[in-house]
Amino acid sequence: MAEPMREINFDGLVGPSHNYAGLSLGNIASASNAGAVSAPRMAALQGVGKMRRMLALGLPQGLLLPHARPDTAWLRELGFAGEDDAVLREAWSREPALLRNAFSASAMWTANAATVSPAPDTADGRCHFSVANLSTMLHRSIEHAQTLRQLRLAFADERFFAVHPALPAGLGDEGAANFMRLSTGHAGRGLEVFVYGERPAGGGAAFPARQHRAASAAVARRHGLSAAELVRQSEIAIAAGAFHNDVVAVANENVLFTHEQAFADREAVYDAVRERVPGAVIVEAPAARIGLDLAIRTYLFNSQLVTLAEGEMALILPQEAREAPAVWDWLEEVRAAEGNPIRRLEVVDVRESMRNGGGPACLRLRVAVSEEAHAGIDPRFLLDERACDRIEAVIEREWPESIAPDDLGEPGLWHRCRSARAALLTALGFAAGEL
Ligand code: SUG
Repeated sequence: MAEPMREINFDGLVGPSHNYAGLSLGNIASASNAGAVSAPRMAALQGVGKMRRMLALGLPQGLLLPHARPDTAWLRELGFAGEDDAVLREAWSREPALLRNAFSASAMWTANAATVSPAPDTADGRCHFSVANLSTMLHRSIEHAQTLRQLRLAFADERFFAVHPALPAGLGDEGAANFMRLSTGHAGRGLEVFVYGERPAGGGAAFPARQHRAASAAVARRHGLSAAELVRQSEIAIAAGAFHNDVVAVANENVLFTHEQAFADREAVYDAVRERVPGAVIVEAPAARIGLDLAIRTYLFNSQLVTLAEGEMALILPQEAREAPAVWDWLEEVRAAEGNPIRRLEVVDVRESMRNGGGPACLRLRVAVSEEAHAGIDPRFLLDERACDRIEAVIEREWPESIAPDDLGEPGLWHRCRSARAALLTALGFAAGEL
């Protein structure tokens, strides 16, 4: 009998520097909200609200921390020198675009932090992480060093975990956002599906394909996977704004919940899943019913598909999906249909993150573990209601209420972002310099 396993979602807490700088080419929400005024405090409270909802559903919940922003260490690598304020002042006056990159709170989208292969799938029986290099987008390429530090701290117990650093930047890797695991249960050996993008033959793509095939293959090799499938994302999905596959498909245990146009060769993907995952259920949204544009606007597929204690599944959907009648009607049909375990639709408000292209599923990294491995995780990264109370109190006190584009040049905001993060780390029991 395989050991029972539970999936823990590690949500990225929205950092105090959350703003709308329009940094992600191919991410339509980010581009269309460029220049808007953000609400970091509300954004972070929305995120904690989602974490609380997961706890209320009886699911274990983890947390990853905001990175240090604005990232003066990175700006120093780019030749700015002196005290922190001098570095930031110079960057703002000479290269404001670089300062905007150094300011991004994009580490909140932890689905992009790493690819995670749970123990039953790997050759050495440990849970393997590969930190994503996120090298296609400048602002995200800054994240991997801090992500590695956090994951090595949270999952330091080498009896259960192996944390690999990012791949070389030439191989674009976007982590678990381009990855799905299908299995007959979390404890069974999974089929790990890696979804890569490719430039269309003849070129001419408006948007980059951020996940490279060779990166996916390298991660599968490193993790020692016995069952991996590399599949190509459809060009039309990327062109419509699905910059990550998790914007058009999500899997949980034996269920694949997907848009009809998510994959380049949909039949081949479905055949592989049916062949290799006994009892697989594929729930597909027909394009005639839900167009790609609507799916991407509402982030219907960027929901979290989770298994509840009684074995039924719930979709944790963004408010935007609830507000589109065509989407909601179809979801009600899915819920009522025979033969699939999706029985609950839970709606969460993560609007501030959504406006930068990050839905409920972008905000979390899934880690399936045995009870023993669960006990091996640094408890400061695991949440209960009391920890949520503490975090909320810090957010209320320390997070800026709003950030307008020109605020990025204000020393007051630089100091505030730094002290807010420091207050959070202290409240959670991290020593200065530990992260
Ligand atoms: O990488 N947005 C993120 C959203 C990531 C969503 N993640 C998943 N689909 N898993 C991105 O495009 C916007 C930042 C800005 O424009 O300031 C941004 O980085």
